[in-house]
Amino acid sequence: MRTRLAFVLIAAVALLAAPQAFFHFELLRSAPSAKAELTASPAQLQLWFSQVPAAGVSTVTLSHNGKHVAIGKTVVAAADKSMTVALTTPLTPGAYVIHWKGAGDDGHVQQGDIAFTIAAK
Ligand SMILES: [Cu+2]
Repeated sequence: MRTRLAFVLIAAVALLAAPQAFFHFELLRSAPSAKAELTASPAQLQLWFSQVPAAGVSTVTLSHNGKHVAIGKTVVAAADKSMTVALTTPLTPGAYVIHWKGAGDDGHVQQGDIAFTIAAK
C-alpha cells in the first residue's frame, strides 16, 4: 500500500513538472553553429528558438578572447522565432563565443553560449 502511494505521488510530480520543462524557451539551432570552424567571417549571427524571443530581455552578444566585440543591434523576427545580429566589422581569425539570453511566453530567462572559430588564412 505504501509503495503504491509513493508511485502515485511520483507520477503526479512527474506530470506537473514535465510540461514546464518541455515548453521552456530553448535554442534550436544557430548560424554559425556550435563548434563551427569557419574559413571567413560570417556576415551575421542568427539563432533560432523554440518560441518567439520576448522583446526587452532577449539579446545576443559576442566575445573574442574574453573581450566584448562590438556588433549590431539584436533584431527579433517573430515569423521564424529567431534573433539576428549583423556584424558591423568582419571578424578576424580566432575563437569566438556567442552569448544568448532570452525568454519565451512563460517569462523564464534562459541563456547559453555557442563557441565557433574562424581559421587563419
Ligand atoms: Cu519556462
